[in-house]
This record gives sequence, structure tokens and C-alpha cells, in this order.
Amino acid sequence: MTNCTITNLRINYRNNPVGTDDAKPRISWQIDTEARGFVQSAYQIQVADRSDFESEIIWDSKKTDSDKNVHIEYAGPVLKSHTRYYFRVRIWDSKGDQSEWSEPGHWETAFMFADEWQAYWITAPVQNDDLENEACDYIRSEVSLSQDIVSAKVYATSLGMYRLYINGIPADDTLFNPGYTSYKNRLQYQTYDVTSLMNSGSNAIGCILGNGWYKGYLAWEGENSHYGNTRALMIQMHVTLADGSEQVFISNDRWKVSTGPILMSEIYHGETYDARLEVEGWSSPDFDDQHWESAVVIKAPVSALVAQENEPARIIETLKPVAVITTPNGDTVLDMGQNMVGFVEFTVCAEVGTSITLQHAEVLDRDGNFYTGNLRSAKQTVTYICKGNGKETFHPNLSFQGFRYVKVTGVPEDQLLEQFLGCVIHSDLEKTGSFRCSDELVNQLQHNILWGQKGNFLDVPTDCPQRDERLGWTGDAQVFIRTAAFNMNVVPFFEKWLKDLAADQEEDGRVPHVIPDVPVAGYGSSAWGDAAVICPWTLYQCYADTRVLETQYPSMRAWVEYIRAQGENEYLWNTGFHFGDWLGLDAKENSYIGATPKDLIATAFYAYSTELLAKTAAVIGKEADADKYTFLHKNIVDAFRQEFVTPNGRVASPTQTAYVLTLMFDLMEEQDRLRTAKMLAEHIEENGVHLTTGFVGTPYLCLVLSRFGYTDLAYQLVLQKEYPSWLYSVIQGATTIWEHWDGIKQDGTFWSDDMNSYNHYAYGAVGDWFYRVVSGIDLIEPGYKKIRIQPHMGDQFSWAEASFESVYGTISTAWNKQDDGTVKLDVVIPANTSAEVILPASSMDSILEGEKSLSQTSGLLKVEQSGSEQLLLLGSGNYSFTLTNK
Ligand code: RAM
Repeated sequence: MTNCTITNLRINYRNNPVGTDDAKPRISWQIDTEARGFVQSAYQIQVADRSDFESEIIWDSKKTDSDKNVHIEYAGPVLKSHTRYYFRVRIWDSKGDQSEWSEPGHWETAFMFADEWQAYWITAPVQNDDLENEACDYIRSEVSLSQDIVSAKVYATSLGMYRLYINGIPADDTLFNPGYTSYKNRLQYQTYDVTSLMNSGSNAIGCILGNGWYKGYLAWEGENSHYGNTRALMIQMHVTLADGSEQVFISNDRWKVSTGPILMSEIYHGETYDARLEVEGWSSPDFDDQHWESAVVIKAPVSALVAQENEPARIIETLKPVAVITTPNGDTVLDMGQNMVGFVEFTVCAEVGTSITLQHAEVLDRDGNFYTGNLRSAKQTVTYICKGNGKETFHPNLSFQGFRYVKVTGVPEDQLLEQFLGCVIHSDLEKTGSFRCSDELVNQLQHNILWGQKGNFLDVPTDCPQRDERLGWTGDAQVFIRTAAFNMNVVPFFEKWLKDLAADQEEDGRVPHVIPDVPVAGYGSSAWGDAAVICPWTLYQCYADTRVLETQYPSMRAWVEYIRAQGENEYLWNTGFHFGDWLGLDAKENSYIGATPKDLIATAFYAYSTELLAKTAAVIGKEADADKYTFLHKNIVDAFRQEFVTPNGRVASPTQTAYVLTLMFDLMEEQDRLRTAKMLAEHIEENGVHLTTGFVGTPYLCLVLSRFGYTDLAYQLVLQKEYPSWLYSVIQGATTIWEHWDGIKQDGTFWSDDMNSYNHYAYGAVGDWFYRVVSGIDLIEPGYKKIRIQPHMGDQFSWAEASFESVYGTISTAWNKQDDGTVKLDVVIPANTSAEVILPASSMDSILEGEKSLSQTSGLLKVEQSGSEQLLLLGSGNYSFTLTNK
């Protein structure tokens, strides 16, 4: 028997998921062992319909010789709908010794076939088109059960945004369902296990239905109803009774509809709630709904219903205000101490009819006054009218705000505003990474990056969470995904979004600027549309996920073919609209677009996407395409050189972003690269160690510097405190990443009202460099099956530590310079992986592991000298090195 435990069983990255419609769910596990150099040689998976596996085994992989322990597809008989499946795993180690069976995991299917839906789409008899005053619908029905119940599941979805109640209680803690997708092509439904909320006898189902993304205001033109103007709901409940029989209840025209206290709820504008209009017991049984209207059955404009696949949004944490401020203008303002996304929950005691208003803002102005200019048309205002019988607690239902400051009016003076609570809401992604170092400003920067991710990973990756945008801007997502994939497990979140990207792509392969598409936004910019290729590839790299490549392949190829069809030269992209190096600091006066030529950027990304497409084709076994796109890539690179590189090997447009892209995407001849890197370094130095890059150049800047030996300069850039720099905003008190390097100028004035978000993650893409370079955790093989550990212990830091939950388990490094000149380095490598560890040491003898010399280190497979570095090949395990520098 081998000494390990099989843990962390997953189905499609999730522990025991309920409500999947995946015909071939992927099974993963981790191996917990103290042993060094642990390698799996074989596995066995069993699937059964009972957790004791005493019943018939539905699928048995049998002992399968393989070192794979992630993403193994279920390959048994066709899965049934509405069924719980249990699975367990055992493995064999390299000596052929077998482990115990794991504890069982399980998953539960939803609708495996679309035609199993029996429910009708229902809506209110009259639709209100005055959205500023459009009350939410309250919809209800009752079901009567003659016996005790064994299980009850509700499958629900809507056109609009809904919240489900069973017998007066929210069905669960998820928010903003059914989420935001390419609605006409893909609408998600949610599965609720409501067994514990149901009884024999009468039960009520209630639903609040508002506009949400579907019908509400979206984008900056003040328009609504982008996807439709009829809100509707569809619900199907499956109940298994004590005698084993099943009953199905569906939404239909016998359901009743009315309105209630929510007079207006909009994503941008907030919510108006008149508690005097609350209807006692509306979602409880035996409520008299005879004065409610009957729902009307409609046909919904939806082509596919899909089970929710990303993590739902929830209240993830709560913050108490750190101060109550009276501004120079006399406003009462709460300071949450953190720019956050979600809503405020408050409790008050006030007379009936008292109107309480909460306005939300990200910053105070130079004088300390409440400032909402940068929200543009988004009102972000919550109005609550008290019912007046004692304590009343409220938070918005179907709206969220982006804010640090809350201006409060109407609350009686004797009430404690400190008790107001900031509820932080985002998609409930698993936190997978952490980075800390000896510099507190950098730690604050990492904090800001993480909070930018929290605030903008709310069902779709958004540019910002506060003004009248909050949209799935492709460029922003593309530049940030690699950093995001360190901080959190982003696969289900992005898999969903990428399916929407593919769904919203036009026939000719163009990619809308925002996904889900909002037609006013436009389409087809380089570096934005390239999200179609870069995001799936990044997921594959970071998680070894080939499914995402297979699923997205047609979309990836369509994007490259779209580019190829543009203009006259199929190897250059020099036509059409592009955002260029968006917000680059070398832009002309009054321009948003940096100085790097747009056709250089467009052709560089064309080359990069084509290269990734060719690699993808090879990974998923499309050999002919792999050859075709490798050839295309070569031609694009040649054309790039002809057009943008001088015959003597200089980048013709000497901007930082041009240097960065040509180096990052390997567009220069090999012999010209070092010189180009030197020119980049000089450019930065000549600017007083300042960057001039925008959205396109910034994310790769430090990585490129490090790759070509300028890590010290990258450190200086990251630690630069003067504007423009990452730490400039930190020093100005930022708690999230700003859209502009000078969102707040040195004199305290603002960049502009037009476009000035204080929660925009794009420049947070530098986080990638912290993990990969400072802490030195990088991948050699997809999913970190083979890891590169190469910390760059810059003079500027005395210690740094990072940890990352890979699909195989925890990878971490922690280095710490000691007073005696030695360096301690702790490294953790998960079981069934190996690592190439590159240490700055002139000889083997100057490295100790534990108390022992390197030659006595168990788990060490190989050691090689390379210049002033030692290259160690290590098997899994926890290692504690001392670099003695002898
Ligand atoms: C802005 C968005 C986004 C950017 C586009 C080009 O409006 O906020 O960040 O990608 O423009």
C-alpha cells in the first residue's frame, strides 16, 4: 500500500457540483503525501449511484496506466438527468503500490436533454416601458405534496434578473441569476436544492423578477432593452416523495403576478424600495393571491438553455465603514475604507414614510466633497422608504454598486451609521494565489490588483463596476487573464464567457469589443478581439485544460481568418478600427490612443494569435491546421519585419510598447533581440525610469525586461513612486487599480469626468510578474505539470513569498535574505509534478537542503551548472534550501 491520500476530488474544477449538463464531466484529484518525488503510475475511477459503491458500478475505468490525475473524462454510459452520481479514485505509485480508495465525491445532473423542459415561459400581462419607474414583478405559485419528501430541486431561469424564494425564504444565497450571457444564443438556468425548505402539505414558490442585464440600461448611450423588453420566468420543480414517486411542477398561466415594494431596480441606477408596499407572506403558502393577475405564457427568444457553469455571485465578505465623514459641503458620507463592489445593508428605526437615500461614489474630490462625476449617467442610488414599525433592515435586491464612499440622507440622527455594512459581491471563485514581500507599498499594490479582480469578476469580466459601462471588454480581459489565473481559479468563469464570445462572433469571425455583445460597442479591434485566442490558450497553459481549446477552436480560427480577410495584404493588418495602445502615455494631446502605430500593434497581435492557433491545432490533433497556421505565422512575421523593422534590425517606431510587443511575440530576428531589449531599457531610463505604455504594452513590460536580463530595471519600474507608475496610485491612497495612471493628478484634480474609473484591472496585469519573476513560479508544461522555479531576489526586497493552488496542488516559494548573507528558500512542489529549480549559486556546495548537502537531498533527480546558476531537477515535496554564497 502506498503512503498517500487521494483528496480534493473535483468535477470540472468544482467539489460536488449540483446541476451540471456536461455529458462528459472531467474528473480530477490531488495526491496528498509526505513522500518526495511522488509520481502516479496508474489510476482507477469508479462511478456508482450510491456512495457506498455497493450497488452496480456504472463506470469503471479499470486500472489505467497513466500519470494523469486531472481532467479525465467520464467515459461510461449516457448520464441520466436529475441524478446524483458518486465517484471514487485510487492510484498506484511508481513502484506499483496501490493507494486506498478516496472518499467518494459526487455530482448531480440537471437537464441532460433540452427537450426535457416542460415548463412554460411566463410573464406579467402588461409590460411597463418606462424603466425609470418600472417596478419588479412578484410571481408566485403553490404546490401541494401529499407525503414527506426525499428531495426537491428547482430549475429556474429568466429573461431579466430573478431571485427565488421557497416558503418565504430565499432558495439560496446566490445573486443576480441567471447571470449575463449572449442571451439569444445561450441562457443559463440554475439548479436549487430546496429539499430542506419544503414540507409535506402546501408549499409556495415565489420569484422577484427585475430588468437585470437583459432589459435594463446598458452601455453609455442611455439605452435599455438591448436583448428584449419582455421580462419572463421559467421554473420547473422536481420532487421525489417518500414512496419513491416523482412529481414535477412547472411555471404556467396558473401562476400569479403582481408588483411589490421594489419600484425600480437597475444595475446602473440602483434600487427604489417602498417598504410600505411589502406584501406580507407573498412567497409563503396559503397566501390569498386572488387579486393578483394571472401570468401570461409567451415564447421566449432563446435558442439554448444551458446549466450554469461558472460560480454564482454571492456576498463573499462584509466590510464595516472605517469612518463617518461630514464633508465641507455638509454631506454625511460613510467611508468603507476600500473601493468595493456590492451593496450596503443597513438597519434603521424611523417613522413610516421616512425616505433614506444612499448614493455611491468611488472617491472624494480635492476638497473632500462627495464626487459622482466619473459615474457618468449611472445613478448608483438606493432609496428606501420606511414602513415604520421598529427595526428595518434592507439591501438592494437586483442591483449592485461600485463605491468606497456612501452619501447617506434621511437617516435619523440618533442612528449609528457605523452599523451600515458593505456587502462585497463577486463570482464565488476559489482563491488560489497569494503574494507578499518585504515592501508594504507593493503589498498594497497586490491588494489593489486582487480587489480589482473581485470587483470586476461579477459573472463576466468587466472593465469597471461603477459607471455606465460594466461590460465584458475583451481587451481588458485578455491582458489580465494570466494574473487573474494566479489569484483565483478562473476556468469555469472564463469558459462560460468564451462560449458567449463564440456565440456573439459574427459569421465572418469578427469579435465584438464587449462580450456579451452590446451592439453600440462595436467590434473587430486588434488586442481586443485577440481575447478569442489568448484567453483559451492561457487557460490551457495554466490548467492543462484541452477541453477549452477544443470548444473554442472554431472561434479562435474564425478570429484569425477574419484578420486574414482584412485589407489587401493577407499578412499585415493595416485596416479598420483599433483602440491601439489604449491610454498610452505617449498619446497626442487629447487623444486616448498611444503613439505606437495601430497597424504595428494589429500585425503583432495577428502574428501572436496565429502562432497560438497553430499550437492549439497541434495540441488538439489538427495536424493540417497546425501546419497551415505555422506557415501563416511565418509569413506574418516576415511581413512584420519588412514593414516595421528597419533593414538593420531596429524597430522603426521606437516606442516602449512597440519594443515590448516585438520582443514578447518574438517578432525580431534572433540576433536583433538583445539590442532591442537594450533600446527598451534605455527608453525607460531616459524617461527617468518611467513607463509610457498603455493597455497593450503595460501587461508585458516587466516580463519582457526580465526575460532579457533587465530584472533590476523591472524592479525599479515597479517600485517607482513618482507618476506615472503603479505605486503612484498606491501612494495617492488607491485601494483598487485605476483606469488612468493619473486618475487623480498630483494637484488632487481628476483626469476627466469622461472616462475615469478607479476600479479597472487592466494595469493590474503586472501581478503576473510578481508570481512568475519575483517569486519565480512559472510553468514549463501546461497546468504546471512541470514547473519552473526561478525566484529573482532583487536587491530591493529582503523577502518575498507566493503560493499558488495549481490543479495538482500547492506550489509555493518563500525566500528570505538573512543577516549573515545567506538566503533561505522554501519550495513546495505538488505530488505528481516535477520542477526545474534555478538557483543563483556558483557551485553545488553553496546550497544546503535542510541541514544536508545537495548531494544527499532526496527528491533531487538531477543537478547541472549553468554559468553562475545551479539547475536542479526536483521531484515533488517540501524543500528548504539555504544558499550560502560560498
Ligand atoms: C473603455 C473601457 C475599457 C476599454 C475600452 C477601449 O470604455 O472602459 O477599459 O477596453 O474603453
